[in-house]
Amino acid sequence: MSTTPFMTLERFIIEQERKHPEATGALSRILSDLSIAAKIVSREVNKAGLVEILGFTGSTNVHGESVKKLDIYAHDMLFKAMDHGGQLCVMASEEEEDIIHIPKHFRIGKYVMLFDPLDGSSNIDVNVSIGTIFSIYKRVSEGDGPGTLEDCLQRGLEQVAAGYVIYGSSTMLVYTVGEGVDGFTLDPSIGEFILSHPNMKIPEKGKIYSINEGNYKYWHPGLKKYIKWLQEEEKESGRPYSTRYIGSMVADVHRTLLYGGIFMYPADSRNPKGKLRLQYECNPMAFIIEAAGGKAIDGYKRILERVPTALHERCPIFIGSPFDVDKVAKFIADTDAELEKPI
Ligand code: AHM
Ligand code: MG
Repeated sequence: MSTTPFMTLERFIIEQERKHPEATGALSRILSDLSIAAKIVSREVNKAGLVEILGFTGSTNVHGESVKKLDIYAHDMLFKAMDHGGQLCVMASEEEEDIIHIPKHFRIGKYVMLFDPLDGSSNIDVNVSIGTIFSIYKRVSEGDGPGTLEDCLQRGLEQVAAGYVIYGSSTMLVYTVGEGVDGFTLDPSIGEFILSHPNMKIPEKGKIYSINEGNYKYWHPGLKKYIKWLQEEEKESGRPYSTRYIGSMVADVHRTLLYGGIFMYPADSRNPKGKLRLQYECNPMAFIIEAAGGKAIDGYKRILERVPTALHERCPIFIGSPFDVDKVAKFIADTDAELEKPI
């Protein structure tokens, strides 16, 4: 029989709070509001296949109501679930160009939330796992009026909580407040997230690498060498590695957290800044993986130390088991050093 205690997300949050008497409860209320939004998005994702029967997205359904695209629906739902809780002063979403203000008639709080409402957009229509990613900061702007862009452009190191929800074969919410990472699985029959993966730790080294290999031609030569090295046979170092690539960051990082290994979305000669967004994707995932004992770099530097300069800026990412992230960093650094050597 399982030794994991039966614990709902709500009870877990309350018990965590008891351990920190100085906590105001604000963060708990944010997480609790978020979990409600996650349940609603999960319900919509699960019936997405029926949309064709009920009416195509972007058109009108049988009731004559317009059917929103799922990623826009998720954005709206998260905003609606979070705008009136009284804890946030500003939000920003991958789906919206500018910062999102809390409507005037609601109380302004001391926290900032950045989110990617539905990541893995190319997988939505083909029934493959997708996810929601979120990141929470304390406000840094003066006063208690509306939050500002400055609040949304903090270094990842300043996060006070981050998490993701994966809509896969089951729906899971994984989050951290910087110490320990815990995973909760949604029991749809009772509508509760139940603690299923307490204190998650990433393996020190893995056997899987995850990257869009179709971009090989455009990669840094050090990365090309690293991938070739992973494919060589050497029993002692567990090579060759296997490759897995879902194309949904949440799903690829979730597997990396559980099994170890490395997920990469590098810069390349066509996209010198990579593809993924620093504030909505890279920072929250880096915060979670580091809290689980892993590492996350942009090829050279720790992701969490990067100073964001724009809301939607992109950033290369190498994230996963410490051994594997250190290895790719060494291949890149050694190759740079070789290329700089005078002939
Ligand atoms: P999205 O924000 O449009 O969904 O794009 C982000 C997604 C990530 O989930 C995933 O890691 C990556 O894009 C896959 O990109 P590619 O199709 O170039 O491999
Ligand atoms: Mg995204």
